[in-house]
Amino acid sequence: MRLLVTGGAGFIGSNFVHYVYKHCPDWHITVLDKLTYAGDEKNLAGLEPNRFQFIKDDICDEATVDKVVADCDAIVHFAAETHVDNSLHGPDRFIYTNVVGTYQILEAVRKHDKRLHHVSTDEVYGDLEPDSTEKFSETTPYNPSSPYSATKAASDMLVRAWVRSYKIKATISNCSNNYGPYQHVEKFIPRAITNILLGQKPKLYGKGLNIRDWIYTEDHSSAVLAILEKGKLGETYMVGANGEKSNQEVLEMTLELMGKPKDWYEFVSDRPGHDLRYAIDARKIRAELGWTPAYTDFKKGLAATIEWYKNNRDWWQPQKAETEAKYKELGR
Ligand code: NAD
Ligand code: TDX
Repeated sequence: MRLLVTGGAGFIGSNFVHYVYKHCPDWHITVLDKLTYAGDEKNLAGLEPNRFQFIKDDICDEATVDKVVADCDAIVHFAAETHVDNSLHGPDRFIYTNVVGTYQILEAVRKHDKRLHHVSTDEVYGDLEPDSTEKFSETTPYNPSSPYSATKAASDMLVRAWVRSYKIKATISNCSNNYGPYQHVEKFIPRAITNILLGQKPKLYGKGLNIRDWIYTEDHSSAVLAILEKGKLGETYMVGANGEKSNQEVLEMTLELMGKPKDWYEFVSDRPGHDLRYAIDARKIRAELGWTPAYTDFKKGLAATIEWYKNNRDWWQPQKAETEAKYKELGR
């Protein structure tokens, strides 16, 4: 198997590359990544050149995408602009990478008749009422709220149309919020951990009552590999690990694990259009593909994540000041 991974130098992509490298010893992996502010080649350290190749380029570049897709057997497409706050204050890059970039991948997949797995998010479904027991499933109607989720929804729609009209061999997964090592310090959990490590109070948007459904990123990797190997072509799979928590609960647990009083945080202004609650019904992937998450103890996963940020200051410190300067401008 010659596997192409787009966005493989980012948070989830690099975790996935290490997972496949370990679990599929006879596969060759090529990463195509533009190395935006969110990508770091260091995330892929330790991979032997006989089994791994890195190409720094843009998924919107038609000639590059055509060549790398022609040279592989299958593609897992992670590359995207991913931060909701960035999308609210500068949507153009999101349109370019998430929509046009996915279009270029689809056209190359169509031309060269390759297998594609498209990685998407639960945010395409909008949000749920905080006090309901309803969850997102594969049949929930799309209802995106932010420029980020609208562009991810657009990319999913393109994949569905290419499956229906051109019969490309593709699957889609819509996963909930990931956490774990190598996540950029702009995102909630790493931002809170690194603030605390630097002696600065972490920030809670609005009233802190918004709910996210957390999954340890290695469980996302095992789900994507299961879909790539056993998924039914043309199908969508929801991925989640029953990890619903309010932002306040997550922050209090982080503070407790790091030896701080549980109210040692600041409320800041809310994100415009802030989705209230996400929750995933993952019965289909569990029943049809036999996938189960391995990391179901959130507190344990959070403690491991805190340890990683404590031990890898060199990795996150260079990004921290610039990230916080951007937040300061937004008043968050
Ligand atoms: P990330 O922001 O950490 O990494 C994105 C990667 O894509 C970076 O390495 C970046 O350099 C690369 N990239 C961006 N634009 C590119 C372009 N034009 N050409 C080539 N490479 C480019 O993102 P992440 O959190 O790892 O998310 C990966 C995927 O998973 C995304 O598609 C995202 O929508 C999806 N997803 C993320 C989450 C989450 O909680 N983070 C949850 C569900 C789904
Ligand atoms: O400092 C903060 N304080 C805070 O309360 C930050 C950065 C965030 N928040 C809140 C906003 C959200 O309710 O925490 C929650 C999580 O925020 P993010 O980490 O920005 O994630 P979210 O907006 O939920 O989106 C994430 O999950 C789905 C990823 O960034 C997306 O790429 C993915 O598709």
